[in-house]
Amino acid sequence: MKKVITYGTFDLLHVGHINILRRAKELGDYLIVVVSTDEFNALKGKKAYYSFEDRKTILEAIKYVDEVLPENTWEQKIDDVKNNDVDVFVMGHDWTGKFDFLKDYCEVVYLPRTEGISTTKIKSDLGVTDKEAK
Ligand code: C2G
Repeated sequence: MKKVITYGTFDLLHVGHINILRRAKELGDYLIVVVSTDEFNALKGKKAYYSFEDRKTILEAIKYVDEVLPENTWEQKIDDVKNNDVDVFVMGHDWTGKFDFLKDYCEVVYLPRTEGISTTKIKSDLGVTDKEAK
């Protein structure tokens, strides 16, 4: 069984997220999504609208997703790849090169992002600032 892994916040789920999840799944038979906890998002300087639990529940409902794990640190990727027998690591090309150290453990694939959509764009189009999005 060819196992694929990808990471992200996946807040305010949109078609850009769905596209990368579908394409990641197409690279193997089993897709693990490692979703950022609220605490890790704070480290990324991000504040998700949906809680970790809600983002996890939403991801688990997607047909391309087989398993959802928590992302707590930047440093957990090598252990995640080894402990889950992962064959392919996938991220959007905004991360190109940033995770090449994983090439010692698995295939590393950067996929083109979906243009014109992002969680940040959704919030700004709605005229919502972070303090309002409580
Ligand atoms: N993405 C995409 N197209 C978009 C928006 C996002 O392909 N229009 C991809 C991103 O490239 C990423 C995934 O969807 O691979 C999740 O995006 P985010 O939730 O913004 O995740 P990010 O903040 O990039 O967190 O350790 C890695 C980090 O957790 C990645």
